[in-house]
Amino acid sequence: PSTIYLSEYQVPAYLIDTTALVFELGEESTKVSSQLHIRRNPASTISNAPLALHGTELALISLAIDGRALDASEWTQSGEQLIIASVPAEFVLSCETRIRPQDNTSLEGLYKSSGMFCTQCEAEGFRKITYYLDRPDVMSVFTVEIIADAHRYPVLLSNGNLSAAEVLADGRHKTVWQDPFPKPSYLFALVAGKLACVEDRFKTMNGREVALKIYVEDKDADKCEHAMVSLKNAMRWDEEVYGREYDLDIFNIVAVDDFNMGAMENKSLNIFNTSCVLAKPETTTDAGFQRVEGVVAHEYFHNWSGNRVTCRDWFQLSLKEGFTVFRDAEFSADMGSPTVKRVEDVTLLRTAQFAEDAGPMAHPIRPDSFIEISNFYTVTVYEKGAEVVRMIHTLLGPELFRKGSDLYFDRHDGQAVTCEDFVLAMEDASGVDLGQFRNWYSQAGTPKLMVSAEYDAAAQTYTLHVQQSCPATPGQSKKAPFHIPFTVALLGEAGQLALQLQNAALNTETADNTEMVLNVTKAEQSFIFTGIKEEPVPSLLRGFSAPVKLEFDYSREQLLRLMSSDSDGFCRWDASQQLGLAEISQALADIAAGRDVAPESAYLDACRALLSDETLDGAMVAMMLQLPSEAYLAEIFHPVDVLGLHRARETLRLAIAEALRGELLACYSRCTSNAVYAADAGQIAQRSLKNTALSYLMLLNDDTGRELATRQFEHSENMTDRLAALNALVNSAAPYKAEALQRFYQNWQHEPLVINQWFQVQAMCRLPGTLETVQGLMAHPAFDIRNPNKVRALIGAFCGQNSVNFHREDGAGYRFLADQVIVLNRSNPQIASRLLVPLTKWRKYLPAAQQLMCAELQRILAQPDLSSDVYEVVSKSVQ
Ligand code: DPP
Ligand code: ZN
Repeated sequence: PSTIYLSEYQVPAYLIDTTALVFELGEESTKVSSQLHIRRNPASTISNAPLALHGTELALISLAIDGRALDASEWTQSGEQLIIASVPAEFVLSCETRIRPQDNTSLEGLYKSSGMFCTQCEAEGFRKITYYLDRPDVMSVFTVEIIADAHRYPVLLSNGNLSAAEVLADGRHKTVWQDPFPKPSYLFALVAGKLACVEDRFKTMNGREVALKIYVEDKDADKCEHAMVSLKNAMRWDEEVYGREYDLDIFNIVAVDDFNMGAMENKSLNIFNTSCVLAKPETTTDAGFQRVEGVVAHEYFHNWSGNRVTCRDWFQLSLKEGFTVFRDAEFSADMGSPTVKRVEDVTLLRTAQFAEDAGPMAHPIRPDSFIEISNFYTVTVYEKGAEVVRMIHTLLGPELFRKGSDLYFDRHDGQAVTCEDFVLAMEDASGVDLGQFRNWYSQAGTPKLMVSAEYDAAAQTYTLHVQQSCPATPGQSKKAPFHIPFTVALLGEAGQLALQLQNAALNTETADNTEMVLNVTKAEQSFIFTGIKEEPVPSLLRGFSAPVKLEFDYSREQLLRLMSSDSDGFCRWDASQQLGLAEISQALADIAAGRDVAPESAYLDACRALLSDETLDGAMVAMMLQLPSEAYLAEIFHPVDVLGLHRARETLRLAIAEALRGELLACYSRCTSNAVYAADAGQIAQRSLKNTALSYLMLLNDDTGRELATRQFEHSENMTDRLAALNALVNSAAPYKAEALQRFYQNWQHEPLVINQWFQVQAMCRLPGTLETVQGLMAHPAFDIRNPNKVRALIGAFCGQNSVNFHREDGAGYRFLADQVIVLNRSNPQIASRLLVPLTKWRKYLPAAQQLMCAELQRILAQPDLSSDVYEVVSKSVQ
């Protein structure tokens, strides 16, 4: 497999003005006929370039230029390309190919899922459908004719508007779709199947009536309401916050069971993984409801940030993904609890993204090179990309940011552009210099901020000394300093102090002048605040204002103060995590020295206060009561002693449960309610606190906890509570757990998404023997290795979220993962390469684990016929 470089980008030699496709869908094979209006690109400097079309796994039937059939000597095939040596300056290319969607297990291109035809073309799946210039900077107006058996496939959909429908004499029928907006091939979509349709309407800000349709299997028609409400909320929000209106009369969403990603933003025909659209209280957890809301909004927002303005090439992926994730995060914050949303996003960033940034696949949000683009749909491109857009928002402020986004959409509507175009629009609209800020696009790695403070009582000054650095990453040994927006406040006895900098030109201020965004731009910098009459507690990196690792030597008293009274929710939570971290370090030392683990009384008092204060937001309390996750600990302690950390954390959790038993019980009963389920912030908070209390109580291994869990499992009417109870039981020694698992399966065996949760709970069980359970479940009739959701629920959850079992000392967990990767490499390379990520982190672990992990990577690398997806990840990991 070869490497593709951003620096070698060239404009396309040819453009395709219009694309007419005819699909004859069949059980044996599918015929695809195309008519492409092609002309030489005036912007290309290469004259008389051959026409090189992308195409993989296609059977070519015929090829003609302006109606004249080409003879075999006029074209050649090499690798993924069909090359026609000599073509006119402007012509119509007609092409017929035959494909076999029913055998397509990669779920890329045209394939079948539960008897229906559907497509996934991003990034490079269209070339599995027909020969084409399959690159995002070739935008074309599409007309699509679909012909299929009327009985099996009553619903036939593609992008844009329906322009004709006809019943054919042979039992087939046909529809014709026209999309007026030029689009790249990755946004093409087709669906054919037997589907129920849930309908609603939306009136846009300028009075356009839009028909909203969600297509699902019959049995799922009662699970679409939440997605529909979310869609309408997203449409309204994008009008209000970004001034963006929907641009067609129809917006379709189709749910499919077999899908590699969460969902796909094809123009006016979004295709969704069922897990990201279906929701009902009885079958879906609170997290599931939130995911549906977030993903529906994300794909809808792409209509502007992605479709109307798209990417020039795949190196620019973060242009649409980072921006759209930022947009959907702000939307979710507005719909629910902003602090909770922020803490969840920061948690993902500080575990998965920081790990990626420190590993062998580290890349900037705009990568310089790749072998397989599918490998770059990463937390870095998405979530760190969103943080970079958030930093621009912070540096410009909301009004100038909106001016910038208006200019960006205005200037580039209908174009395929670059990250640079986005930054330029932001600069031009605001006058803010983002020169140095661009390093965030080109440099990988997580910057570290080392901060120290000095108080001079006589001079009434408080100085923050800030040092930034960034570790080397593959291919980048030296880093230039980043422009880091560093949001701070100083807490005095009676609240936040007014901030005045000695050299005010260095910073931007926010409205109330007690919070300030410091522009950290140099390797070392000092910020001197004047008029400070008492020694304050600094509140740093407020709202997590930049994706960096912060080091400040806080005392326990300062952290307790931040935890109880900082006005910034993120900083309060983060203080709780730092206190938890200190407790874990202490527990590690205690265990090593053979001492009993006993949490500090001040820490317990703080937890007690959280549990007892009914005025606090329950979701915040739940998050603050949870010790830092094992995934986060793996980012802090090096080398990672998985078993040692797990033991220390669990021992500490037990000690907390013992000390706070009464408060936990009171909290549990206080949060138990009979209200009718709603996925709103208030109820979600309450459930999350209740279930956090339950998980602590279960550690006590006594009848009280078991009875609570059993009762909750048997009587709750929503999946959040039922699954939390099942999870508590599965991780305990309660004799009832086998029966609970069996009953759960029996009740829900007809609901694949619920059965996925059943797989996942078992795969994530912390107790010994879980690998054997998972291996047994692979043979369960409900498991199917062809279905990505099931693979993620069972294999993905075990290898990615069950450290203590995956890192078994005998290496059986590693061997198991490698075996699965080798199998999936053949059927679904995208899923295979995603699954193998936990092995790529081998350098972080103890020497014995390193050896075992590396051996499995080598075993994968030695396989014949490695896909480019798996090859890229494995070969870069062992280098
Ligand atoms: N469907 C994926 C997403 O929306 C890729 N575009 O992020
Ligand atoms: Zn996206």
